[in-house]
Amino acid sequence: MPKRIFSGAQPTGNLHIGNYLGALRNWVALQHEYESFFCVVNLHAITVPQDPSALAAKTREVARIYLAAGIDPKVSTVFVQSDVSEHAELAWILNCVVRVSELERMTQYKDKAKKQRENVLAGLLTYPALMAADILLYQTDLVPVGHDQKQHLELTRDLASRFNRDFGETFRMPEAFIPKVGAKIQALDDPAKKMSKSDENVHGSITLVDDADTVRRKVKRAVTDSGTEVRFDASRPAITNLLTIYQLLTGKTSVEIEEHFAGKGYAQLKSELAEVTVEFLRPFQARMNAIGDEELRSTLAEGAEKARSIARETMRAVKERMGIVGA
Ligand code: AQP
Repeated sequence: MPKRIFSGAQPTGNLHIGNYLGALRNWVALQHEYESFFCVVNLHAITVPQDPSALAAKTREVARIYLAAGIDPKVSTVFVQSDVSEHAELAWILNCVVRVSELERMTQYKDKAKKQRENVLAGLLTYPALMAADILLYQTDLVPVGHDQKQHLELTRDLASRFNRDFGETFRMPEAFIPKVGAKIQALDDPAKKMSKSDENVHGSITLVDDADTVRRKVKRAVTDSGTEVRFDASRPAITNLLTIYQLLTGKTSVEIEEHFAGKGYAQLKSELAEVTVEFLRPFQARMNAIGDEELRSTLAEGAEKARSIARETMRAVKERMGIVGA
């Protein structure tokens, strides 16, 4: 069997530069080495309340973003999670393999549950079983994700090996691919927290649909550290975060960047970072806008068809091993 990749992003808001640098750019780079499946995970999105028409629009927008980022539908399978019902079916089965204590330990659950207070949905708790289903359905070898998904990936591996042990060898063991640089882009307004789509403060993230003026304004407002020198330094997380974004967008080394900014202050870094980001987003957004509705619809329909054929095979094996049979 060919080596496979699976990954996805939730249509929970505007995708940001952290989603791109931590995940999407690696999908693009890896798609020619692996048989690749990239999914818009809309069933994950509803683990917190969503406005239905906004969710539908964001689902299509995220698919456009995948294509604009450079995912080539001729070599990769691009689809929407809800179009392949096997995701929900396998998630239910894995809900009967995972323990509540394992789910309750997940830091993403704890963080998001705190924000929802007493109205936490059961789906938020069982989210990792759906994510495990996404990955295991395609007999995935590699899952390129940002650092925040590491714990979910470890649970996916535990569930795969528990299932294989109890019911017989069924799932391939997936590995996480977490980039050395960019796996955790921090919020511009607070370098102690990660850049996040669902953050209430819109100034914390640069989204992939921000216009040039918005980008310039957000970068200008970004918090900085004490001191004046522009260099990578763990004790100055705000400047290091801005430099990391700059590094990934320019492709320069940290040495080249520190030399370039020697003797220049934070204002110069911000002004250059804003321009580099604007120049990255301009063609990106032009590519997004050039994708016609019909082209998008047919790409997603073809992707779902291909994904379904593989997902069905896995489900057949899973049900047979578990003794789930009908008439
Ligand atoms: N700040 C980040 N830095 C680097 N990578 C990140 N990712 C998310 N935030 C960062 C990676 O982007 C991919 C898609 O993310 P997701 O849609 O699954 O949602 P998430 O991980 O929960 O991230 P968000 O943006 O904070 O969304 P919300 O606010 O909806 O929870 C994943 O590979 C993720 O690791």
